[in-house]
Amino acid sequence: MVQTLVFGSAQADIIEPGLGSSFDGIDDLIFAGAGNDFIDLSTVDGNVRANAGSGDDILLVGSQNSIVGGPGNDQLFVVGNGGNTLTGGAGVDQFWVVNGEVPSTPNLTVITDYSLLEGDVIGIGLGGITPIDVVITESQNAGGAIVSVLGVDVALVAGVTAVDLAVIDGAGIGFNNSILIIPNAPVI
Ligand SMILES: [Ca+2]
Ligand SMILES: [Ca+2]
Ligand SMILES: [Ca+2]
Repeated sequence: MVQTLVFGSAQADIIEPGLGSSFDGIDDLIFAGAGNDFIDLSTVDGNVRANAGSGDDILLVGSQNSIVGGPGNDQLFVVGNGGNTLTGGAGVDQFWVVNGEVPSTPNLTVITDYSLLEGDVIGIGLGGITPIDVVITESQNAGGAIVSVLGVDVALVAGVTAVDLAVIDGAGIGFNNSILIIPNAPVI
C-alpha cells in the first residue's frame, strides 16, 4: 500500500498510471491543477483519488475510485465496473456512468453533487439503447434517485428525487447511441 502523490502543472496535463513515474494508481492521490487536463484511471480498481482542479477536464475512472472534476465543465467517464464516487464541482458537468458495457451486477456509482441549477448531465453510452431501457426510481434508503439500465442499478444521484430528472434520447443533440438524463422542466 504505497501512496504516491501526483501533481499536474498549471497547464493541460495528461496523467495516467505508468506514464513517467512509479505511480500505479492504486491508493494514489492526484491533483491535476489548472488547465484542461486528461486523467485516465480506467485501469485502476482501487481507491485512487483524483481532483482535476479548474479547467474543462476529462477523467476516466475504473472501479472503486473517487474523482472530482472541480471548477469548469468537466466530463467524467466510468469505464470499469462501477462503485465509484463522482463529484463534478462548479460548472456544467457530464457524468457518463455507462460506457459501452453495463455491469453484470449492481455496483452503484454515486454522483455526489448533481446540480439541477447548473444543468449537469448524466450520460449512458451503449449501442442500441433506447429511453425505455433507462429507469429512474426513488432510492429506498439513501437520499437520491437510482438510475437503472437494462434492469441493473448503475448509479445513485444524491440529493435529487426521481421526478427532478428527465430521460431523453441523445441522438437528437449529437450524442448517438446515448441516453441523457437532464433536469426536468421546472414546475411553475
Ligand atoms: Ca493541469
Ligand atoms: Ca475542472
Ligand atoms: Ca456541476
